[in-house]
Formats: sequence, structure tokens, C-alpha cells
Amino acid sequence: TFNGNWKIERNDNYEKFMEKMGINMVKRKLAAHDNLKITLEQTGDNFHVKESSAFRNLELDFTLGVTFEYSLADGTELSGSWTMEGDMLKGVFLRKDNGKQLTTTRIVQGDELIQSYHYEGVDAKRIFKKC
Ligand code: MYR
Repeated sequence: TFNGNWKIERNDNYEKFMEKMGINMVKRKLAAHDNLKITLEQTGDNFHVKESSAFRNLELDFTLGVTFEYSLADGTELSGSWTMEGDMLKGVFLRKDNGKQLTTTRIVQGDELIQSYHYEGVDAKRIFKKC
């Protein structure tokens, strides 16, 4: 289950990923230590998400298979949706500014939630611990 409070534990290639996303060095340095926490609450196909970090606090709802809008901390706007494939959440989003695709997955393994990101040939992961 994805339900619970998750706190960022470590990043894998996140710096390179952000660089590919066009995020400047100062912001990348800050974002690498953003203390991201996410709370996920799934009820059937509906998810409630609380996101809190050094940059902002926000809450949002999404439904599997239903397109929604999401803005990154730097203001980049995305539009897309999550679907479930087996035990994995798969997200396909488009950047509104350039039309390019960002894909992401979430999977729970033991007490870790692993979120992967893919953009323009660059892969990264952020690994969260249950808290
Ligand atoms: C959510 O389920 O938490 C809301 C929707 C998330 C959309 C995909 C997030 C991609 C984040 C990429 C971070 C990139 C920073 C350069």
C-alpha cells in the first residue's frame, strides 16, 4: 500500500535529471536538500496527496486515469495522469511549456517508497522512508 507518510531519504541521479529539466545550478543545489515529505491516502481509484518541502506545502487529489494539472516548485506546469500497473503507479505527464514528456513511477518496497523519473533520456530516483 502507498498509504502513509514518506520522508525523502536519498536521491539517485536527481542532479542530472534536474539539469536536463533546465533547472539552474543554484536551484538544483537547494532542491537536492528539499526535505520533501509526502503523505498518500488512497481510497479506491482516488488519491489524496500532501506535499511539504523547503519550497512549499500543498495538497492535491487525483483519480487514476484522469488528467490533472500539477506545477513543479519552479513553476513549470505539467498535465497528465497516474495509472496503476500491478503494484506500480505509472505517471505520464507533459510539460506545458515545451510539450515534452516526463514519466514517473512509484513503487513500495519494504519500508521504502521509490519514485523514478524519466525525462529526455535521463533517469533519476528519489527514495523515501516511511515515517
Ligand atoms: C503527485 O502525485 O505527487 C502529484 C503529481 C506528480 C507529478 C509528477 C511529478 C514529477 C516531479 C518531477 C520533479 C522534477 C524536478 C525537476
